[in-house]
Amino acid sequence: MNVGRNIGVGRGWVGFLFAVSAGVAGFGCNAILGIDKDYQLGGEAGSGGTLPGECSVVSDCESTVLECQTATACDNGTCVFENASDGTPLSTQSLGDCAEEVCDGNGGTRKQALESDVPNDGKVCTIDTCNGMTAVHTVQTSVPCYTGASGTQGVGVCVGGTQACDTEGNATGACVGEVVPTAEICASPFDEDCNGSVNDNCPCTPGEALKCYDGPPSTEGVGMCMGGMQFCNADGTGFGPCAGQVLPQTEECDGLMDNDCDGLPDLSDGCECVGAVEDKCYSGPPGTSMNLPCQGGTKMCQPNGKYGVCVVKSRLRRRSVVLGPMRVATALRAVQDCRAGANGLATVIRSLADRWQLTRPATST
Ligand SMILES: [Ca+2]
Ligand SMILES: [Ca+2]
Ligand SMILES: [Ca+2]
Ligand SMILES: [Ca+2]
Repeated sequence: MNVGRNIGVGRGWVGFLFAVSAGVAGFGCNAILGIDKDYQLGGEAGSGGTLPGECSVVSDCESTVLECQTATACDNGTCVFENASDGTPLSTQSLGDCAEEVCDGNGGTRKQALESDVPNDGKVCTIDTCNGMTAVHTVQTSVPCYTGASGTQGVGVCVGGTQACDTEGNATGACVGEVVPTAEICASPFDEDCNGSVNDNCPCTPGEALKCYDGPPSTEGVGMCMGGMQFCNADGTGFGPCAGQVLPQTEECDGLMDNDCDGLPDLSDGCECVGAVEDKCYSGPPGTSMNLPCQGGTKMCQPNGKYGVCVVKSRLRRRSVVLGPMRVATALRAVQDCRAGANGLATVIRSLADRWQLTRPATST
């Protein structure tokens, strides 16, 4: 800081100098001294205010540049100022002029070079610099370019390119060599949409194998049922059909498999019989099958797992010979319930024989 009496001007002095110079030079003393015209006199003439060249209190003193000069005292009617150090930056600056406005140490201001205060000419092909306090815009022959979405350059397959420049510093032509985001290709091991994830939102990786089974889960691995494999298709958009799986079928009385995969084998799952089996059969009341002419038969298992009709190997055919003209069918109708037994049958036959006037073979006496 330096303190001087010759830089700042008291309000009283302004009035005094104005009065002196007005009639001599023909222009205002403010112009001569470079003083703001906004100064207000300490008092009006004849109103008992401060006289020219005087200050009464320090508040009567006002500097030309408030930031660079501060009134510190009113010394015997003269303003005393303290000047800010040379190089003290002003609070308000012009941007992009390669310069900084600072106090000059004498209560005034000056400009000094500031390399960081680079002006921008708005052209992509120029490099903007400061040479001293002079702006320099150096034109390049080409510049980096990228037209993809912000944040995708350098991610995944996306890279920037190069664009040519004209002599005016403007970019011209296409951005050569750039790779911008495209739809993700599931069949590739790259991040085409450049979101940082490889094959995101892809159902599967081409060729990927997966166990599969389309039947009810509880039937897999039961009876004849088993799971298969499915493979991701070539473009990675999904899996193909489930190959090799065996699903539940209608139960077959085949004696081989639990076809419907419910865990129940044929004979426990609706099949009366399996294979070429034969069984005895008799549909009459219990206890009557051995009473002639009633008799049981046999039944054969059919391919559908049911027994066929009950087949009786008739023994009465031979007896019909013995009975002669009397038909066996008639006799059968007569003893439908077979409860008569062998003796009952003989009684019937005898009565029938009498009716038809048949006689027993003659016996020798
Ligand atoms: Ca991909
Ligand atoms: Ca991706
Ligand atoms: Ca079966
Ligand atoms: Ca079954």
